[in-house]
Amino acid sequence: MLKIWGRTNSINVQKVMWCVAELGLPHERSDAGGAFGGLDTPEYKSKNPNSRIPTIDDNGTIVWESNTIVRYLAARYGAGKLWPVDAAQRSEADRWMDWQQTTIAPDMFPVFWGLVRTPPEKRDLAAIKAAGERLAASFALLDKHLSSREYVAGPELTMGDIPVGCAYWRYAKLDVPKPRLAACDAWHQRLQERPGFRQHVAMPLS
Ligand SMILES: N[C@@H](CCC(=O)N[C@@H](CS)C(=O)NCC(=O)O)C(=O)O
Repeated sequence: MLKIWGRTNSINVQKVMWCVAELGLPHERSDAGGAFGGLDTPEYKSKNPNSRIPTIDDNGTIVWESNTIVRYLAARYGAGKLWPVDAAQRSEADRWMDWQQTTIAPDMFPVFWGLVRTPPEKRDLAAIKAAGERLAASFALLDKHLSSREYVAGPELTMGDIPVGCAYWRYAKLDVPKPRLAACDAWHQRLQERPGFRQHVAMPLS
């Protein structure tokens, strides 16, 4: 049985849970991280030496790093569906996954933590504004890409939609100035029709 460690309000856990739902995999999830703690125990560190969530154990195959977990599950259980078999199409899914980690996540961090997990009197408004402006410019690039396709790697949902889809849910809910992102919003509506997205991603920010 696939085991997953991580609390449900972590974006990185949400990616994995949505992926698992898309693939219809039987699994057990254990709360870990945040108020649940448990990441510094020798037992958890033996699985994930970074003391971070998510981590999975798939019948003895232990994987950490959320996007790597999504790639692993998609390749193992969703080849030809979530995991494009064609290398060129797969590179398109891969690049938007890497883009979420390297371009979006560093700017999402100050905005999300600043507005959702920091009391108003302690917020660094200048840092939130600067990161918000960079996010607007970045998501405009995704909007241009999505203006000519239904999903990030073509006409069907792939693993490439999962990290950016989770990030866009948060971005859409954050109170920062945004450009008009009609293609992103239409894509996001399509994602919200998926039961796995609704169950694991579409929740209030906390
Ligand atoms: N790059 C890692 C980041 C993992 C990470 O930083 N996870 C956060 C939650 S989103 C964490 O473990 N925080 C400590 C905690 O929840 O106690 C990944 O994508 O899996």
